[in-house]
Amino acid sequence: MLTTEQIEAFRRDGYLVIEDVVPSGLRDALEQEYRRVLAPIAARAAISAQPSFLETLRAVHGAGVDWFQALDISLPGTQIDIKTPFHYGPAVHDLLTCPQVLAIVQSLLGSEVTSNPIQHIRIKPPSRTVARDAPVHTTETAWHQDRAVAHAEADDTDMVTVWVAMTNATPANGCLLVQPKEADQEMLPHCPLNQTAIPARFLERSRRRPLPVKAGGIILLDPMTPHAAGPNVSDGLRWSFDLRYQRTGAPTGRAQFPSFPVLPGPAPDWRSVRDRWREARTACAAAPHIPIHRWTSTSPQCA
Ligand SMILES: O=C(O)CCC(=O)C(=O)O
Ligand SMILES: [Fe+2]
Repeated sequence: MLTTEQIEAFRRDGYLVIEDVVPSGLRDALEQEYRRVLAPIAARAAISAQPSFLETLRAVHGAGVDWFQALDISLPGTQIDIKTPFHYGPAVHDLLTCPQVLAIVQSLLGSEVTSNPIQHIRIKPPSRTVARDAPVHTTETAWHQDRAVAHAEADDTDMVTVWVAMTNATPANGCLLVQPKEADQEMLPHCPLNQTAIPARFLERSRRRPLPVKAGGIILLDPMTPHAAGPNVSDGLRWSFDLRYQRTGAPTGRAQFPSFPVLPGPAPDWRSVRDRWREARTACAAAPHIPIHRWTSTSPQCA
């Protein structure tokens, strides 16, 4: 549950930082689950398991192995084939349906809430070790509004982003940066370069602020709030998830991917959600590629 003051601050500024939301037991379960997902990837590269998931991942990353898509919840925005990996397991499902998260989401969206399929794991190794063409969820994040990375059919969908810190997020390791939402905040132009980015001239640099948060804390974002994440100039890996929730029944903005109701409960079993991601993969692999957003690099605003 959010307090009236928190709801007012979120409606005004378009973001809210809340510490201590995701219980440590659930974070431990996620770490164990991702250890299991990473184990065969490490084994194929002849890398032995390290004491923790992130240490093993550091070794896998250091060996130049491709690791991101096999860990992500969602299928990618690029061409999908029948073998494109993704990860949907019981701990991920428990995060998506975490009662502490859903109580907060309910304060903003009401009692009929759906898990939106635009949801990712993000793990950012130190930026100096990440190739320029690495998956975008492993690098610094360009300025954007989340509304802009869904299809226009969802422009009126009441939606909220829940960004979950799995490690402490700090200015040094690339915590989120926001430009607080304005009362009449409009959709800003986005240009698809290697990321979908708002050109700098449409942003107000002096208004931006970093949002550090400790592991287990969350950040709520309104879909119109411009935000980004800086490079990871620390020596550690920055780990987060970004989840999205919306009112049930409205377009998700990624109709090709599965959504499912989380409130009122009970949510479906995790296996049925995983199976729906598998079915979506089969369908996407057989069909022409569906772009994940509406922007073109040839628009005059991108010049
Ligand atoms: O964590 C990041 O780098 C960016 C996250 C983001 O854009 C989001 O949660 O919507
Ligand atoms: Fe975002």
